[in-house]
Amino acid sequence: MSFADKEQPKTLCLFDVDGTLTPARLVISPEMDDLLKELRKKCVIGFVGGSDLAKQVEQLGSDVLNKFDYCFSENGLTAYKLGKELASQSFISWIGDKKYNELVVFILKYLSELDLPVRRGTFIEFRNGMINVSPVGRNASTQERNDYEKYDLEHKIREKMVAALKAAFPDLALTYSIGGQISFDVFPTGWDKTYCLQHVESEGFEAIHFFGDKSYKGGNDYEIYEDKRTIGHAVKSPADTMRILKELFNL
Ligand code: M1P
Repeated sequence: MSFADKEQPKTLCLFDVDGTLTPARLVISPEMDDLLKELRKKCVIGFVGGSDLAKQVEQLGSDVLNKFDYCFSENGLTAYKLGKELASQSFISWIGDKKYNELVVFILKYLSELDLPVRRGTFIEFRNGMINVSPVGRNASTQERNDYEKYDLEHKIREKMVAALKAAFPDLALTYSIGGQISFDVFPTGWDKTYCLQHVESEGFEAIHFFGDKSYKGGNDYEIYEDKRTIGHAVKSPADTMRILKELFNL
């Protein structure tokens, strides 16, 4: 599997998906699709997104595995090079069932003792690369979400729970991320977007450009944008991505 047919085979362009290649949660435009086709003749291209492949197929097209040289779903836990799957990784195989059980028992006990006005269902969502913990439950309606968010802000429910988890499991290299309204994510430290870079290490790229719209501290593009192995481009929108690509690669 080689990239010898490209004009710049030692240059890789990696893209975040939402807000960078597509408007948030929407599909790629024909203009962006065409530009990426042209870019792919010049250099190696890939995307790295936090969602799973099914979501990226919806946004980038059913032929996504053929349109990009590298496809990195869930930050690279699921990875493809030229349409062929590379080694994958999961949260459960990383942590093991013994520790996972301890963690879940602690979480369920802790949640059961919280003083909350409303509880719904799905308090722990088991995902491939992480678990998502929600004191109110992921089945909360939009109104219940908004109410919980306010309650959480006032009572610091999630903040205190994360502190308790850190104290209870100091030996586990886990990152706890309060990103949304009603929950927090728990995943192995380092399983942010930089995770995908290990898949391209042996390729000896001389330049790895990364484009992302959440490159500020706290955003999910921050780590890879700041990483020494990449040349980071903070973009404002897909149109901004296109503008920078045209300038950089004379497209
Ligand atoms: O993208 C931020 C977060 O969005 C959701 O959070 P919540 O349901 O709490 O609003 C979840 O998908 C979460 O995993 C994600 O980090």
